[in-house]
Formats: sequence, C-alpha cells, structure tokens
Amino acid sequence: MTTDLLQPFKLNDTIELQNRILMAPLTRCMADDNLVPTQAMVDYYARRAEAGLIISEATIIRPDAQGYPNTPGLFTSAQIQGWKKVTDAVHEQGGKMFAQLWHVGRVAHPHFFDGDVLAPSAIGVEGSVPRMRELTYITPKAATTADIKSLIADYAKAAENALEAGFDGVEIHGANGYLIDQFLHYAANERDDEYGQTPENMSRFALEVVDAVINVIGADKTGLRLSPGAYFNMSEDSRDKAVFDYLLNELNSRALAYLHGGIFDDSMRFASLADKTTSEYLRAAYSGTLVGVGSYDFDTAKAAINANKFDLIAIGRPFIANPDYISKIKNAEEVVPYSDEMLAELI
Ligand code: FNR
Ligand code: 8K6
Repeated sequence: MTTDLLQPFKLNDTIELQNRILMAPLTRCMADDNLVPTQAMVDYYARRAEAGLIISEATIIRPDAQGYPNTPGLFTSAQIQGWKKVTDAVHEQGGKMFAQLWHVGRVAHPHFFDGDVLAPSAIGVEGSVPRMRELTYITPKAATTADIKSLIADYAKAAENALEAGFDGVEIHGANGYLIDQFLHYAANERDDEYGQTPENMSRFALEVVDAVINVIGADKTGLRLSPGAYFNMSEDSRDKAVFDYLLNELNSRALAYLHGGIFDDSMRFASLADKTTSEYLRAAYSGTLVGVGSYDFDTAKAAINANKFDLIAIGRPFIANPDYISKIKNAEEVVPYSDEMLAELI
C-alpha cells in the first residue's frame, strides 16, 4: 500500500496534521525593528496554511540570540501579540503552526544588542553577518554555568510565550551550527565542565533545554531540529557521532512530537556519520516520528516516505516560490522554481 502524503497524519493524541507536508522554517528577515511580526508576515503565513504544519522562521528567545537583521522574537508582549495575528490567520484557514525557537550562540552579533556573545567555548567563526557584511563575527564568551541556567530558563519562557501567541507547539532549533548545535560538536565545544568533553556532557545542554520546554508545554507540543552532520558554520569531527548516538538514545524516551533533520541537501553523506546521510543516520538512531528535509520535491519525498526513510517531509525553498504549493501538488500543476532573488519580498 502506498502512503498518500496528502492524507492526514496523527502526530500524537493531541495533534493531527491535515497532510504530511510541512513548511520548513525559513528565515526571511522581515520583522519590524522591534522584531515584531508584520501584517505582510501574517498574510505570507496565512497563504501557506494548507501545509500539514507550518514551522515558523527561526524566532529568537531573547536579545542576545540575534545574528541576522529583523529576525522576529518571542520575548516581548508586542512580539507575542504580533505572532497572535499570524497564528489566528493560519488557524482561520484551517492550518497549524509551530514556532521555531532560536538562539544563534557564537553567530550572534553585538550590533543587535547590548552584552556578550555567548557560546559553549570562546571559539569564533570566520566571516560576517549575511546582508551586513561589514559586521564580522567576534570571538564569543564561554557561557558560565549561571549563563547556561538562564539560557535554559529563557527557552522555556519562549515556549510558554509561543503558546500564549497561539502556536500549536514549538520546534527547538538545535541545528545548523547555532547555540544548541555548538554544544553538540567538538569543533565548537572545548568545555571541561559538565557540559563538555564526553557525549553525555556535550548532550546535557540540549537535553536540559528539551526537558525544560517539555516541562512547560508538554512533549506532545515539542519538536526538535538537529544537524548531526556539521555543514553550516561548523566543521566535522570524527568524534561527533558518539555525541549524537548518546543524545538520540536519550531522546527516544521523551515522546517528542517529532524530530527534524537540519540539512539543505539530504543526499550529502558525512564521513563523521559513517558515510550516512542525515536522514539515514537519524532513522537508524531515533525511534520516533522523523521529518525528512533537504532538496526534496513531492515525488522524491513520496518515494522516500514509502521506502520508510522518514515519516513526514518538510519543504523549504519551493514554499518560498509557491505560496499555493499544496494546491499545486493536489492539482498536479507546475511548481515555480525557487531563486535567491525571491528572498527580497514576501509573496
Ligand atoms: C533556511 N533554513 C532554515 N532552517 C532553520 O532551521 N531555520 C531557519 O530559520 C531557516 N532559514 C532558512 C532561510 C532560507 C532562505 C533558506 C533557503 C533555508 C533551512 C531550511 O529549513 C531547509 O532545511 C532547507 O532550505 C532545505 O530544504 P529545501 O529548501 O531544499 O526544501
Ligand atoms: C539573511 C538571513 C538568512 C539566514 C538563514 C540562512 C539561509 C541561507 C541560505 C543560503 C544557503 C546556505 C547553504 C549552506 C549549506 C552549505 C552546504 C555545504
């Protein structure tokens, strides 16, 4: 029997998706200067409500989480009210939406806030802020234990704020070289305390964030995105796999809503993951619902789901190019190809 991606999928006892096609989280840098979602963002998301689940663009949990211009937040009441307009509009159209909770760690830039750039260790990245090339990255401060406790509390607070803003749940952004991922990779974590050096210690921050969020909103409303292979603002280390093996084994007992791979092209193989792709590695190590992503189209996603490579598909760039992606798929209409120039405006 072949799985129809356009039929409903039960994530768990409390959340049913209208289909298996998720809108991937897509940073657009279009919030206002107080990092509040705008009416254009309300309309943009509402047009995509036919997705099984919209995952919001990465949304910062507090001021020092910011590394790109005009990325929305979830820590002021104006931001919560702004997101409420988005979620109301998505719900009116019959859709569901999770907020992606973000802290960029060492990729933050003090141009955007007062205070330190926090990371697991004082190891910087080369390069500069996209779209603001004059802002080169600085060497971060290694977070103290007190900093770590406050970061965890702020993830939990942002999750609580997300529910107040009407989101159906949250996806913790643990991928793509940002704060949580920095703890999980040897290239960014040289700590010698209980947050570094061993797989158990390096997984501790991720698990403490996950548990703090679950504690506030429930595992059924909590998803997590991970990039076991280093590919963005991060370099590979052959020791990384043991960290993810440990972490995923721990996550197997937590009944998350889903686990989502963080990758641009899921055909990419990682030497550090025994030459597996992101989805192959995650499928083998994780027993719960898995979201595949990374340069899939409807047909390749359908084949992969039917081959049991993952359970749900997240579609990113095609959703930027096609607000009506789902109805185009339903009607077998041609999908407009994505191009980078499309990032200039929300359609
Ligand atoms: C992304 N991606 C991304 N990932 C994430 O976890 N949070 C984010 O905010 C963003 N932002 C973002 C912006 C833009 C412009 C692009 C192109 C990508 C990655 C995205 O979720 C997805 O993993 C990739 O785009 C691969 O999927 P597609 O586009 O091949 O379907
Ligand atoms: C302007 C802010 C945008 C921030 C989100 C990141 C979007 C980046 C899109 C470009 C693709 C980068 C691909 C990196 C993959 C490297 C694979 C080797």
